[in-house]
Amino acid sequence: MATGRQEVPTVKCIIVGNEGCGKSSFIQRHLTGQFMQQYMPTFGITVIKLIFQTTRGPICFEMWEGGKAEYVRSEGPNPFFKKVQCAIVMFDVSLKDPAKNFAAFRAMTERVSPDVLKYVCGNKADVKLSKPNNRRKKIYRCTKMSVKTDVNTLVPFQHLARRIFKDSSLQLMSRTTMLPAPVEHIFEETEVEEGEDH
Ligand SMILES: Nc1nc2c(ncn2[C@@H]2O[C@H](COP(=O)(O)OP(=O)(O)OP(=O)(O)O)[C@@H](O)[C@H]2O)c(=O)[nH]1
Ligand SMILES: [Mg+2]
Repeated sequence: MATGRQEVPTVKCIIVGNEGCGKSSFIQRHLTGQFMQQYMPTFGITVIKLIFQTTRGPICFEMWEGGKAEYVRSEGPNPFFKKVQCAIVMFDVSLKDPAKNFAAFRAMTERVSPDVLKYVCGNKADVKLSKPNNRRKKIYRCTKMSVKTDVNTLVPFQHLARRIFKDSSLQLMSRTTMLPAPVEHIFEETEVEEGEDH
């Protein structure tokens, strides 16, 4: 008997990128609105469903994140890469050595069919780089985003949804209210002279 309840279309989306580039923070930002300041590396596989309201109804992105060991291991079938519909490849634009970003990308392209939709984004665009580096500029010709300051964080999902549902006018609404990242207090050590009033 039909219940009348419509199933939310669900898309399996893997997210890959160098360790610490911000994959979990990105997912959590969309899930809770908060920015995870503390680094807690991911081990094993985590699957989190993100449901977005869109101009064509709700869409669910089932986000698969794996620790590095998940996509470098080659023996046996790997559930991480099974029935992947799209992939978000995240680079860390604040890395001193931009080449480090490519190991995860390479591992993924070896296992995922070239037909699978991919979206490359460069996270941590809020980080001020000490000196300009032309090589870096060349490598990072991709959407710059900041999970921390919530810049362009919806762009990968909107782009993928438009391609998957073949609807170039599809608009996505943020799932949650994005809260400001906690302010970092940097206390410089100052020498206090004896006898000074406080
Ligand atoms: N400045 C800045 N830091 C960020 C940003 N996104 C994430 N981070 C920080 O980067 C660190 C690592 O973030 P995670 O989200 O754990 O990185 P990950 O890619 O999931 O790491 P693994 O699970 O080890 O592969 C954390 O301390 C985050 O606070 C950003 O946009 N800007
Ligand atoms: Mg992680």
